[in-house]
Amino acid sequence: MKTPDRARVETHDEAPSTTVEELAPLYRQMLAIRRLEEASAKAYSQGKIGGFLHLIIGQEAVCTGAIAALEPEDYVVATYREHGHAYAKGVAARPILAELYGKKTGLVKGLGGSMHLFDRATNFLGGYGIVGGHVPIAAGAAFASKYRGDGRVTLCFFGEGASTIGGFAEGLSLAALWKLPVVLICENNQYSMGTPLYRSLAVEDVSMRALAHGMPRDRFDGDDVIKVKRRIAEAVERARETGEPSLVEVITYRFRGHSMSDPGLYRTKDEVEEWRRRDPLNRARARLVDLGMSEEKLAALEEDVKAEIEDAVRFAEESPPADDYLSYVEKV
Ligand SMILES: Cc1ncc(C[n+]2csc(CCOP(=O)(O)OP(=O)(O)O)c2C)c(N)n1
Repeated sequence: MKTPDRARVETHDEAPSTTVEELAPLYRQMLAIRRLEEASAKAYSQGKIGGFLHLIIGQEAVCTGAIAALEPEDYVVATYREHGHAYAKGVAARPILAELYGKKTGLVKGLGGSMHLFDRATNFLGGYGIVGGHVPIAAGAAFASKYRGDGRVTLCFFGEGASTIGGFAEGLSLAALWKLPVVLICENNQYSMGTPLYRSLAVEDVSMRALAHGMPRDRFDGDDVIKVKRRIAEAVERARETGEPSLVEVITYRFRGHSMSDPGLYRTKDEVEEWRRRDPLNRARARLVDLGMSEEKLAALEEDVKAEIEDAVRFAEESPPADDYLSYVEKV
């Protein structure tokens, strides 16, 4: 059987039209994610957060735009770089930060930490540390939706490095074969830890992996939050209407190292600077000004975000430490 290429793939197309009503809440969300990540970085350098800490600074438009295309009951499955995804899914800053601090008031009672956020109330299904290992989990969640006929769609986020992993191939294969309502979103930030993608992928276009499965695919730049929302919405609608999965590659960039212990010396200053000029937050803000949002309104929004994150920091700092794991297990 000939496998058709069902590709959208318009990397540099025009930003779609929008309104202040649509864009302002998304700008607010991206800004809150950035401030939350900055607060986490600060606490980590002060020794208040232990373990690993992977930040999403620079990539905020991807999770914000993609999750904005969902209904509240839909599922999200993500990697260890997932604080922003949890926030965009509706988890408050307080329990996210308290979890990072290892506090009892954390999202998973301080026992999981940065890589293991999980929230049943918002259908945020994790937070996974094994690269690519969560792709079959997302396929499983989508299988459950199909089996129950609940009409939900699952979004699964991963990096381009995960596309070299067995779990990715298995998840993709079953999603295509069983027509599972899942949208597989590759956040291609161009580095797997310190390895640039040209050193780990024979074919740098990750979306082409869809071809082997006759799966619809798309590929585009991820610095415009509205564009991300529109393009992911197409895949979400297809999944909801027909049960068909899609593989969508969003090209993006992390401004900082892989984790807090990585100074990112494998990238040139010029390269980082060039991507910083495409900062999705600046872009959204400038667009809001163009659309007529006043500087006073923008300043009020930014002040509101500042207060929200300062409150979350206070909450995390003042909360009691987590129970140790064994005493927690004894209680349940
Ligand atoms: C199976 C497995 N192998 C190796 C690692 C170590 N590791 C953690 S993150 C990472 C890089 C993954 O890069 P990518 O998938 O592109 O995502 P990004 O971190 O860039 O968001 C590696 C190799 C791991 N956690 N799991």
